[in-house]
Amino acid sequence: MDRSVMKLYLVTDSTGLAEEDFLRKTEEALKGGVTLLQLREKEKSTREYIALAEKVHAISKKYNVPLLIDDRIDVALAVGAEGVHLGQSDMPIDIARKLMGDGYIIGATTKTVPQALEAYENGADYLGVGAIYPTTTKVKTVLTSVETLQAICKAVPIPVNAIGGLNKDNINVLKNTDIAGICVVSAIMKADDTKKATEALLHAEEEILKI
Ligand code: TZP
Ligand code: MG
Repeated sequence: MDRSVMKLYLVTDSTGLAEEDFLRKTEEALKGGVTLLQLREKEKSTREYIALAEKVHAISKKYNVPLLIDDRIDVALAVGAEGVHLGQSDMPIDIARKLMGDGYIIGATTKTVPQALEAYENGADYLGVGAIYPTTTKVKTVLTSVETLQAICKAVPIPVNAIGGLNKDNINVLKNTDIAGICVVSAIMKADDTKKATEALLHAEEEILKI
């Protein structure tokens, strides 16, 4: 897949937000320059997940930004989203690829070189690697070193994004790595001015990471 799509990857978190505010925030982030969007919902019923995904997809399409659904191939297929993101406990990548075909983006969370090689060999289009820093977002994760992140970048030919506790003031640690971009939740979702925060992140990436 095109590496430039990975530049600024927003994973949403609707916790504590009214739907209207969540959708507005998501659109502000798209206006600010997010290049890839993942809808991540952990508490919703399937029906609620589909209903929200349809609304988010209607917005993301306006900005030509691919929408991926966290964990749920059925939801992605149901709403015609551009793909899914799968963790180590979710559906195996090769099975997801068989079910979805080649026309969808499939991303995988990996924390080690062997996991990264396995995901790549099984058909993943990109990898998310982290957490680089401790995160305040509700997620079961452990820290991944920048050294491991770079070893993963070297081990696979597909784009690799860093994730976990990243913000415009701490991404300098990623400077000499071969990542295609960063993936954030809080740095955008918890910002008061969503669009400005997104623009600032993009600017920091261009300055510090030269991507
Ligand atoms: N996977 C590893 S860390 C993380 C996920 C989904 C959450 C990242 O959120 P934040 O708020 O950018 O630290
Ligand atoms: Mg998952």
